[in-house]
Amino acid sequence: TERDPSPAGPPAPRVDGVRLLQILDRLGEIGADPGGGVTRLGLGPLEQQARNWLAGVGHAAGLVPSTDPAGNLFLRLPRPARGPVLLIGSHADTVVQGGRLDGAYGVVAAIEVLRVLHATGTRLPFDPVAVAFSNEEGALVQLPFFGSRAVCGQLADGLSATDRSGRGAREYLAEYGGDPDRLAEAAWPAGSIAAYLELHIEQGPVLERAGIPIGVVEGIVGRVIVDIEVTGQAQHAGTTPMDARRDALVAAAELVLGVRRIAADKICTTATVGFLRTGPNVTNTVPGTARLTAEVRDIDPARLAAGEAAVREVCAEVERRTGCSVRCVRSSGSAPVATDPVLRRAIAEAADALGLAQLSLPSGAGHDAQIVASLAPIGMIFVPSSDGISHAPAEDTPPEALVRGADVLLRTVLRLGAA
Ligand code: HGY
Ligand code: MN
Ligand code: MN
Ligand code: MN
Repeated sequence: TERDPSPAGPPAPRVDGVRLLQILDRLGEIGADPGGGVTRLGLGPLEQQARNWLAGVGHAAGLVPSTDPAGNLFLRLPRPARGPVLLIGSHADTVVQGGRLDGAYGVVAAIEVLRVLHATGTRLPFDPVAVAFSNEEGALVQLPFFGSRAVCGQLADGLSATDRSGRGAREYLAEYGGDPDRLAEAAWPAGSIAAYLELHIEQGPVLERAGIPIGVVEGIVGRVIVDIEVTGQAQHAGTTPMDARRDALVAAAELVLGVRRIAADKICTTATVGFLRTGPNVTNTVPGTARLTAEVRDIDPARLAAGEAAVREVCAEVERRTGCSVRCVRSSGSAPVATDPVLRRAIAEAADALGLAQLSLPSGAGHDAQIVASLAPIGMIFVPSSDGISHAPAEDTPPEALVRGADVLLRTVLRLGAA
């Protein structure tokens, strides 16, 4: 059923689906979590192991791997560059007990695209480069999009990022294959990237529900993460009267519900408390401290700002009402961005040429593409997520759907090259 732009010429190349799926499976073994899913945290030893393994896979296929001081991996064709770079990729890290596809799929597909371009000797007016960005999730060192920020020169404060125990990005980079003293050298100059393409699982239910194999991403939500610290008074659980308590966990519970209400009241699209830890966290002591995160997201910058302001209001209100101190500090923020219309059209035409229906949709998840947008036009392709689940061990996409997405990525690159 395939419609080819030049029916008389040789058929356009396709990805090797078996190879793609095999490499994805092998990569999923790095950081396979005994408790389920994959835990391969950014800037840690397992991300480094994945990076080294992917570099080896690329090298064995005749590609040229290199890494930068921020822990990003690049793979190039073994021939002199022609024109500016067409960057293609995603990230190699995961959340705690995440899936094996979030990020990994886009990286493995980008490498597969380069292998096909190499094997077929395809000449393009740009230099295709595959990338595995480091620490997109920020699950260990609390600065999401670490690698793509470094490439875009947005990492001036990068070394002040820490894990939850206070260990810094500097230590992690030094230990696991980066170079904290040369971090600034990871930045690419303006104009060096012609475009960035990222293939990713949707991580939500829209495509599967619609029965459509390919998503053309219209834009990516912005996100603000606020760290909240609640201080009450740790006290004896048996002797302290109920009206004489400053229970930090009770205050935190009110914060959780208050944050949820921000989205329920439609101030912004989503509002989530995903992290909560109490101290001393024992049965017979009234909790004295609680730490939690609130993250808000929206595709509209004004609504995103309103969501962040609402989090601060909830904190102030809970402080007044409970007598606990509630401190809130923005720990990271990223702006919403639109994808590039030319790239959107190229993706849609590539899907058409392969006989695949497509749907335009926004991304509720964050992606390195939204950071790279400060440096280059961006385009994103989605494939369906089974039951819409992601950031969980149950994350999945049927194999044939993964292969289709990679073929759309390859065909998009070829179309951009022919344009
Ligand atoms: O959390 C996110 O949106 C992304 O998966 N990092
Ligand atoms: Mn993710
Ligand atoms: Mn991702
Ligand atoms: Mn006692």
